[in-house]
Amino acid sequence: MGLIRDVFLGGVVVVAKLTQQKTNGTSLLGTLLFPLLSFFLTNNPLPYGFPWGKLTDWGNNPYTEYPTTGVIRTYDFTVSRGVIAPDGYERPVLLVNGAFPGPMIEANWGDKIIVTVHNNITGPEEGTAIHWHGFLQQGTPFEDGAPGVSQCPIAPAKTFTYEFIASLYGTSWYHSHYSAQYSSGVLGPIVVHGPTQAKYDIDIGPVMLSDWNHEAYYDIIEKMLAPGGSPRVFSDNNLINGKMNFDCSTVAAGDTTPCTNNAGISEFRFQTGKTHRLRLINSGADGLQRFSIDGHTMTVIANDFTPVKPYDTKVVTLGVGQRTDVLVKADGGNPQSAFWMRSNISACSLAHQPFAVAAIYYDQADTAKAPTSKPWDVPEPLTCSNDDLAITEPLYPIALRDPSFTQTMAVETFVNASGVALWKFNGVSMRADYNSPVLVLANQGNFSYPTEWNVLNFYTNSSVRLVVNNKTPASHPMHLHGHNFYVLHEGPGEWDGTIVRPSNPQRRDVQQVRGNGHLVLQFDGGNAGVWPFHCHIAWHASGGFFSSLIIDPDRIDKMHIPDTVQQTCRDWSAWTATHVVDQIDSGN
Ligand SMILES: *[C@@H]1O[C@H](CO)[C@@H](O)[C@H](O)[C@H]1NC(C)=O
Ligand SMILES: *[C@@H]1O[C@H](CO)[C@@H](O)[C@H](O)[C@H]1NC(C)=O
Ligand SMILES: *[C@@H]1O[C@H](CO)[C@@H](O)[C@H](O)[C@H]1NC(C)=O
Ligand SMILES: *[C@@H]1O[C@H](CO)[C@@H](O)[C@H](O)[C@H]1NC(C)=O
Ligand SMILES: *[C@@H]1O[C@H](CO)[C@@H](O)[C@H](O)[C@H]1NC(C)=O
Ligand SMILES: [Cu+2]
Repeated sequence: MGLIRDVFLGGVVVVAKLTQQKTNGTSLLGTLLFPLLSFFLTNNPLPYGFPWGKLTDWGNNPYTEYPTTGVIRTYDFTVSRGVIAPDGYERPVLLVNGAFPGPMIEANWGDKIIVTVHNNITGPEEGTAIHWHGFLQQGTPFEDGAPGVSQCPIAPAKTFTYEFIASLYGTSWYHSHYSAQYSSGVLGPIVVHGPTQAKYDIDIGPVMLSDWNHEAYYDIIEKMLAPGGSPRVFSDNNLINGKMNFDCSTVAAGDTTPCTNNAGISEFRFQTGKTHRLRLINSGADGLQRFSIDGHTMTVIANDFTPVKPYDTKVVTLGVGQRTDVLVKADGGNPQSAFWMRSNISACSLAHQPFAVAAIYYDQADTAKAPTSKPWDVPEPLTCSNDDLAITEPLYPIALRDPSFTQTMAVETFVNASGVALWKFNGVSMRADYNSPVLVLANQGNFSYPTEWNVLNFYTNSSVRLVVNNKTPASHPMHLHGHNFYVLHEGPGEWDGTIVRPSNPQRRDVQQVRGNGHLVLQFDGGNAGVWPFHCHIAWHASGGFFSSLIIDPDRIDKMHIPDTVQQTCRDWSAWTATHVVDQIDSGN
């Protein structure tokens, strides 16, 4: 593909030895062939020059006002097994349309996204279900993609079509929510174009940061949840847009898996003097990422789906599931310059090889030469938290209201009677029943469930405060589906009642809680559905760190759920009648 070139790493000259097909299948992400994004997709009507008309990111409340463009973006996804070597170490994976990362979904604010997902997983077969991270799914909680919560898994050889409105805009991703399947490759970026007061020239598109394991997810969880097993899972490498090199000499003796040094890293092109938008996404299984670009500061303009007042930083910290949009001006040198992009897995996470790099070439740089730039020296604070809440202020202000209810939820670990190390969230280690999704039962008027489903019903509360007390030394990226929560406070030990900027707290859909610390969140009621609230570390969710929150049960009961949802349950029920489902974990 003409992408073979010398790369210096750790002082050693290495040659990119694998083709893009071998490392990433049909994906072009991470290569100079990946196209720049437009500011918006143009096959929309353009009232006042934009698909979203006069709505702005600073003057309009996106939760109450969003455009209805009437435009539909359709995608056809097939999930299949495959074998690739993203970092040179060959392994079996699960891919969307043969690509790692999977195809990018792109829409304008207010468009409808329709994705038909075919389950083509064979040898062996298994279920799947895809979650559209960060989307509010107002009126469509059955499209949220959490198996055992909002739907039954899509049975092998079956198809399910997801339909939802892009009612928020910015950067996100989709991923399988079936067990820890996404960590084996079932994920991809989503870009929803919307208004932005921040000015930039070039949209580079997604920059996916993900830790990477050489073992398949099933094998990792099988060991982790074996009697006497350890809940501590180390990743083997760290990738930028699905690519990185690996030192094959570190492979365990006796491991005969094909392994190639210098598989090749991701490459980006910058225009000298221009401002570039990078859409950072932590799509990993576990690792907290610290992202930087040698010789450049970054301006943060959005955290998750929330545009924020711009602030400058040398390092952006992203927990699993989080996104940060940054602007970077190519003013670090002359047109022949090249720089390293870096993503380091934090010392808060467990990683054998935490350092990912990619190359940024200015317009006239020789892409046959590796950058020689020096890293910023920014010592890690080791709090395992996100950027200071005092500086992450939403562009559109919303004042915190008084909560109508406060729920305290402890995070704990324990060893069960079989000697298996598990997580408890609010006193329960969650285990889903794939055959009986909570939402479908609620729609039938059944609101009493087994304790191990860990369902909390908040009825018609107007605003619910969640106080998460982390009694474990590990940090956790806490994610709530269907909402942007307000982040009131985060810190060590117990909460002292302080709220950071109650006039306009940070809003987002994932927030880190530090080890032995607290996190205080609040969300407004009104979005009827059953919404998972869980740790986004794949291994922790698998080990039971998962809950589901019911909002507005009466409206769920009256909701019309499309027959495709019932059909998916009938298909799953038929398949499980003749196949034993080896549900090794919580199910999510
Ligand atoms: C389905 O999976 C098989 C086996 O992994 C693969 O050969 C085939 O190309 C896949 N079909 C589609 C449509 O992706
Ligand atoms: C990332 O890791 C490199 C070592 O590979 C180090 O030199 C650099 O300072 C680190 N960057 C940050 C922001 O921590
Ligand atoms: C302990 O947890 C494992 C994994 O979830 C489960 O298979 C096993 O049945 C549990 N043991 C008991 C006694 O509950
Ligand atoms: C509600 O669903 C649960 C789980 O399937 C079941 O155990 C219970 O019997 C059901 N309750 C009613 C009233 O149908
Ligand atoms: C708020 O949620 C709590 C906890 O489930 C419940 O007891 C209370 O009745 C709810 N309040 C309203 C107004 O729905
Ligand atoms: Cu966790």
